[in-house]
Amino acid sequence: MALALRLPLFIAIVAVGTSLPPLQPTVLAAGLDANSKATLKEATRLYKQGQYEEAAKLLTELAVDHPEMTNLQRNLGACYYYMRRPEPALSNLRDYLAHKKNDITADDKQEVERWIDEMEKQRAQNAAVPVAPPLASPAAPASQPAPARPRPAPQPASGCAANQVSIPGGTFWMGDADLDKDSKPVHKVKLSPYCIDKTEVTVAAFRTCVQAGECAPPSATIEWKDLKPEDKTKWSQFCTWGRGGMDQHPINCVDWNQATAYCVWAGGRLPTEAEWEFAARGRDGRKYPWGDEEPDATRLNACGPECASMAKERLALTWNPIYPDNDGWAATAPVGKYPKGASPFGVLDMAGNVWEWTGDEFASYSEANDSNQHRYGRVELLRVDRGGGWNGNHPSWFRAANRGRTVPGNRSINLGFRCARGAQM
Ligand SMILES: [Ca+2]
Repeated sequence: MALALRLPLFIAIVAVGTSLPPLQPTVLAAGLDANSKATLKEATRLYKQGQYEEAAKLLTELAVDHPEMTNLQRNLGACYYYMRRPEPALSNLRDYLAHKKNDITADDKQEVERWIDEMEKQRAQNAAVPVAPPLASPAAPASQPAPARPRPAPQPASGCAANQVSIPGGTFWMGDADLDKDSKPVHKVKLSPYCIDKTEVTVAAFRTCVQAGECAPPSATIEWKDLKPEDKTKWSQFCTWGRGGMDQHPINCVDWNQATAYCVWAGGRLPTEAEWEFAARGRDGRKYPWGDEEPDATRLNACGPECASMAKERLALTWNPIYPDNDGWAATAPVGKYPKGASPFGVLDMAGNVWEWTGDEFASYSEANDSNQHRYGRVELLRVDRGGGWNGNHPSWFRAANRGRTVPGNRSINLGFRCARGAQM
């Protein structure tokens, strides 16, 4: 009865031209197309029923299509908060606060900050990284007993998906004293067992997610800050989506949110940076997945002479090849083509082909607990990417400990991803 009385009164106020109510999510939703409105409604329903994972999938789709709706980041952050998943909760909630700046109520700000606090604590517990010990040489023995076999064989039966490799838990030395300051100091990290995709996610695999209605179709164009239209056209020819014969090539030109959405759909998440590095080099501190030998055309897809001639012909650019032999692929290669480049665990393409998004925000290793120090560019927090790409010609980019950093909204011709998940032991 009270509602019935109030509603006409509200309409009457608007009708006589009094000031409009403040902008609310529902008002923003009024500008959406019918499909997006239906998606938002369904996401809200799922959220209210406590089906956070399903709600997050829908909200991620919406967020990809509607970056202007910053409230979606809050709602996504809330879903991940209730799912107790610190990485995506923190990135969404922090982005939300960064975008909102002062355009936020004190109550809302307080609540979001409380969630961030809790998620930071949970992340610290999950990571189980020992408090930075005095730095020791990477050659020093790890605190755990050495495994019976020096190179643990993959154990695909232990709860990992068929396309994944099982990585045992344990301690390893992360970072590399030979590389630039981002990769230092070398520090000890302890990991729980996990599963990681044996190869980069392919165009065909990504299409399955699109067909299931869980991933938005990629635009097959590049994107980054201040990109000129002519450059967008020039470089987007190297995007793998929507071109014939590319099914087994890695999906590229996808941003961090698209990569995250795919991995959630596939029952996992992006690997943490530490998981990625351990899967790439194991425990012995090697430089590359295959060992310490410098890159050659049999071990990875980087920019060999085939790529340099292509760049000359199609782009009128001079790129110096990284090695003298033709590696077979001028741009991206089908995944899994370089078994000689396998990591100690048998994970493929960890060097070359495409860089890979990880789930982690970039922080220097020595300041990793102070996330406020790592804001960049506009307001977005950088995400770490790893492994080097097909157009690279600096050997250090392919080192297993080398760290890239990219704005999460960027889409690049040499950046894809693979997924991971905790192992069910
Ligand atoms: Ca190549």
